[in-house]
Amino acid sequence: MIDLHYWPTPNGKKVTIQLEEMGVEYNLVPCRIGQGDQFTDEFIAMNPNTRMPAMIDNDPECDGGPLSVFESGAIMIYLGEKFGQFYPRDPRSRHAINQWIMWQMANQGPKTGELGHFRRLPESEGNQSYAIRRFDDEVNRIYGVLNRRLYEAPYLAGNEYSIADMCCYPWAVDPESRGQDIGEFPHVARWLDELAARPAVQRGMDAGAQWSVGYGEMPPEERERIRKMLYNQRARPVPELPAF
Ligand SMILES: N[C@@H](CCC(=O)N[C@@H](CS)C(=O)NCC(=O)O)C(=O)O
Repeated sequence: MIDLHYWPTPNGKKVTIQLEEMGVEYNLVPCRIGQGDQFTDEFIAMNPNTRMPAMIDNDPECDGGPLSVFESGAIMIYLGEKFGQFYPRDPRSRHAINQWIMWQMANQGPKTGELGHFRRLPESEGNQSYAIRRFDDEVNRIYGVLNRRLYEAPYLAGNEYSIADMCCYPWAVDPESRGQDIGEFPHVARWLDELAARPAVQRGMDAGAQWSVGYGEMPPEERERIRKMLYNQRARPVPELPAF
């Protein structure tokens, strides 16, 4: 069984979409990032980067007991290799997929995340206009990269729907909420509509919806508590004794 330590955000939903598409049984373990579950010793043992998702495969195809993987892109590649779906073996397809996964992890996810971060900051944090403009430009550029690719080919890695599409989709949905006009990106619009109609994508996007509370619906004290815990994180000390 696959245990997925998860909270319903775009980085988690990439993996639930993939698991739903593959029809693999999995167990969702809530990682309540607003409560700090990602900072517990048990979680850090799986992911020293203190971010969800993290995955444990309790039945890996190698010796050594349960196998854990962190970073959503690495998890997707692991699952694609293990279950042999949406991740073809031929080198041309596989490297086309890998490059879009790397692109997502290094560009679309972080830049879009930072845009959201700066747009959500309260006025008391000072004027954010440069940061907002910088990341708004980057996010616009990134939608342009997707649009160009989806003009050339039906899917990101070419003619076949793959884990590359699943990886990019949750960060591309709802462009308006990211300050982008979908009219500028008709090829992205076509791809978004097609993926949105897939039942497995719908199930993956809905996974854990029962747990989430919209940031805007939280009382101001709760928002402030979460902000204090999540923003401005710095290095965490290691225990005194060496582990090896
Ligand atoms: N590159 C990582 C990013 C994961 C990430 O940023 N996760 C966020 C939620 S989307 C998180 O766990 N945040 C908790 C925190 O900031 O402390 C991945 O794709 O797995």
